[in-house]
Amino acid sequence: MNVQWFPGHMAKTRRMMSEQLGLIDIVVELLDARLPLSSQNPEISNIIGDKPRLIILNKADLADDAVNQEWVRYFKEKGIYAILLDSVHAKNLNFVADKIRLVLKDKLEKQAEKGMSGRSVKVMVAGIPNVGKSSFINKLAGRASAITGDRPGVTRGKQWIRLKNGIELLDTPGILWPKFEDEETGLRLAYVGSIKDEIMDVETLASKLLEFLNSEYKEELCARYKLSETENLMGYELLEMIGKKRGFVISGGEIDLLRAANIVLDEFRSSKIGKISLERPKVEE
Ligand SMILES: Nc1nc2c(ncn2[C@@H]2O[C@H](COP(=O)(O)OP(=O)(O)OP(=O)(O)O)[C@@H](O)[C@H]2O)c(=O)[nH]1
Ligand SMILES: [Mg+2]
Repeated sequence: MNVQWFPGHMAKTRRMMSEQLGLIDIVVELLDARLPLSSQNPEISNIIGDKPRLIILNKADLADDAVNQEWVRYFKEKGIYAILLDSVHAKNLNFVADKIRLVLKDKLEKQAEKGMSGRSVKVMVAGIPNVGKSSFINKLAGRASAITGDRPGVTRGKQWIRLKNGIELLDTPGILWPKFEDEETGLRLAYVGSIKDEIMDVETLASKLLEFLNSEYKEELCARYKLSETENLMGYELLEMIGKKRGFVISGGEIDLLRAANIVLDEFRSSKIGKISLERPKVEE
């Protein structure tokens, strides 16, 4: 299954981001903590060049806690400071503003020397669709300024949001890139809902996800759907078993696989199956 999603509004956003860059002091790049590599859009690095950057591993509450720590270590070893975050339930995000000012310390000090300390810090918030950019901005602002939604492609234009502490945030529409490196990248992005379900065969998608879960998170999968003896089962077989368990039957006694697929994706995305990470840092040999 080869997934691709690069509609016109993403190409347009790419241009908008380049145009705005001159105004920007720092880029906050949101990655999905469940798939930090696959959710890092290689084009965002190209667009922002050598602008200072802060990485947020968002939706950390949905990911495997132990793997979250491995990712923080992974980025640290590369000299990159990455923050684990839950943008929906976090109580206090003041430390993010502090970190932004710390990264920009030299620049801000130079501005102060020139008597320009009143100037606001301008932050571009960037990332793939549905990663939580608008939620993150609302949490920082302490109010619902940006529209959010549990599907990709909610934010459609640029929007500046001014905070009380002298920071201005630019919300941007989520963007993907025209060609994913491999099939796995597209699948992982689709599992977490960063690619529109409408363009995909959700039964195949859910089956692939079930194969992954059966191999890496078997206990959680079996507990959620009361399954046993799942060793070596194909994704479609797992999907059918789940449909049967849930009583999703259509006329003629057939299992409603589409309904089962939508339930599996839904329950995975809302962490009802468990806190699950789709990627771990590769161990360097
Ligand atoms: N559990 C959890 N859910 C989150 C988190 N951040 C955002 N969400 C949810 O993820 C969904 C997408 O959030 P948005 O803020 O609209 O995402 P976005 O990146 O602005 O998406 P686009 O505008 O489509 O690019 C919403 O249902 C949010 O409630 C988080 O840290 N943890
Ligand atoms: Mg948004």
